Amino acid sequence: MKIKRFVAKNMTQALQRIKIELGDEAVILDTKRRIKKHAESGKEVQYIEITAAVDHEIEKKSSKKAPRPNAYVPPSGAELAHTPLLILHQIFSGLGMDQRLQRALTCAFLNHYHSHPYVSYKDVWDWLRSYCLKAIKVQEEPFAAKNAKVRWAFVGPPGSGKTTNLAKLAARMKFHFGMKGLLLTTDTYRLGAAHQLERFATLMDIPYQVAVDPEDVARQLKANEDLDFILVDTIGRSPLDPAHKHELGHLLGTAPQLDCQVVISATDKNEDIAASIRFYKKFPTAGWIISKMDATKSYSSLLMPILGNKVPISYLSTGQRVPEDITRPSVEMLLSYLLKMPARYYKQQARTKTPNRKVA
Ligand SMILES: Nc1nc2c(ncn2[C@@H]2O[C@H](COP(=O)(O)OP(=O)(O)O)[C@@H](O)[C@H]2O)c(=O)[nH]1
Ligand SMILES: [Mg+2]
Repeated sequence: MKIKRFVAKNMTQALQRIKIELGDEAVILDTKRRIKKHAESGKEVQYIEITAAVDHEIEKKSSKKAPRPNAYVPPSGAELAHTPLLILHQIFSGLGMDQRLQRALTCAFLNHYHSHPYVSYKDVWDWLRSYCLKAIKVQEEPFAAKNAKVRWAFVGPPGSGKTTNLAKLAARMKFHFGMKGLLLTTDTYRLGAAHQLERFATLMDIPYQVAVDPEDVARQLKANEDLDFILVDTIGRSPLDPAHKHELGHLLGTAPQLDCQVVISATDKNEDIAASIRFYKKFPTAGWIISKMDATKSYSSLLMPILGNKVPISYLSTGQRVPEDITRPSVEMLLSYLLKMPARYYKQQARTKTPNRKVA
């Protein structure tokens, strides 16, 4: 055991000196505040006197293998009991998960691992990866099936990308799958919106109609029963708008052939996406399109819908170009978006041999 007395102007300075001279394993035995007279001015000056000690065995071990910056340093003593929760919290918070999802995943992890005596960062990452692979749902495209009839209404908040993605998918069905279809708009509220879809329809040479109300939509669906696809563009409404529930309910009640493709934007805030999910989950859905994947580098707002609510993702929209910028997701692709930042960290952790720790 090596014992040493340190004198410094303040606590911070004293602790820094102790750390440099005795290392991280040092323990403080005694702290005193003292006053002395300045040699020249004769004024009273306060200072700190600390007695610290370090065990030579520990000191030797730690000096042999100084921890690399950023490398995981195993906690000691009382901290040990809390590490699994700490590791989970660090990883989940690092991913940007909200509290609710963190709680759900922590329970799921501890349920799975309760019989394992030890847990490491790598264990948590491995578990999270396999959990995500099971939780992520990708909606199959119905086009491949013979005589598949597609009747979709594009719904979602204003500006989320309904019209643009409707046009991209119409092009995909017509040019890739050779399907015959019709584009309908109910968005007569804004003149520009109707013109936007008409322009796409003209460019792609797909018939286009305006439907003035849900009854008109139902009539058009009935009159065009033989077509492979009918895509209905709707007016953008906030899920928080109470009139929207009635309006959409009326449309889907009058035209029950329709299923919703819900378009949400990856750039929306967590709370806005959560509101959309709460709202649109009540209606029959054919899938969820996530737009503006190209317009952000942070996908934490998608964690709750994809892992928490397990909404089936049908397409990812990756830009403004029609028809190019739309892609079919795979589970692995979504996983890499969700765990993007920590994926590098994950590899780093896998390389760093972390000691096992006991589950609380
Ligand atoms: N960067 C980017 N912009 C998009 C994407 N999808 C749509 N947009 C743009 O978002 C704006 C609103 O799209 P629009 O389809 O009119 O939205 P709507 O109001 O829901 O019909 C337009 O300027 C689109 O070009 C996307 O995936 N990425
Ligand atoms: Mg629109």
